[in-house]
Amino acid sequence: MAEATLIISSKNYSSWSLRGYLLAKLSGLDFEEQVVDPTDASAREELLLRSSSILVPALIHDGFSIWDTLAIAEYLNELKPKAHMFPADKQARARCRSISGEMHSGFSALRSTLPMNIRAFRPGFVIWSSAQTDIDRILLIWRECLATWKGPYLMGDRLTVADAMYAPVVLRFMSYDVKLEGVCAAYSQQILKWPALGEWIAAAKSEREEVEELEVEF
Ligand SMILES: N[C@@H](CCC(=O)N[C@@H](CS)C(=O)NCC(=O)O)C(=O)O
Repeated sequence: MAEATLIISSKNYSSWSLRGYLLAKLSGLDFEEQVVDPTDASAREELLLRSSSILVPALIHDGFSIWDTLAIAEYLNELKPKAHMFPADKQARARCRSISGEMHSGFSALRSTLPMNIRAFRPGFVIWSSAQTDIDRILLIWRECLATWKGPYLMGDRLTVADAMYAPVVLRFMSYDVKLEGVCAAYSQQILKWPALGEWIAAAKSEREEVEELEVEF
């Protein structure tokens, strides 16, 4: 039996589930996945028993529930300190928390108009100005981090919580044909080489469920 259970939903659509999964992989924790469908009433009831926010991801460890992605990241970091999920340097660690927090609480236009849909590809997708503002801000964060900590990851030469937080954005940029250049293009390519992300993408492509609203071409 695995050491922990990670409750997630659709691999194709749920960006927060993906973040939780990447964080759990980054920590090296031995975990099993439990996939729930939050739109299914009985699944929601069961989810409520394990994650009182009724949101995924949720981590169950030692019979104890931890929900909300940043709380899961902090818990995993305490549980597995040798995984160095946050940078060792104080300033880098603070910046990692700042940009992870910014992703956690912001970018609502990007989230609503470019929802994660790994199977989709929308060439020439028209980006609304509010979403473009979010994209510009994200690219500025990436450029500043890559210049300061010299890449190839946001906080330097190791994957950290920040990369897990921004990985779904890399996938959104691919799906919605957001053109990237220079260091941002190189960073995206680097993130796509992350084996855990590759496994997730393969699983998302083989999922059958479709959310009709998110499959509309517009
Ligand atoms: N702030 C939460 C956000 C989690 C979240 O919004 N999860 C979505 C899936 S991507 C969810 O569970 N939705 C279920 C529902 O809306 O019923 C976190 O950081 O974990």
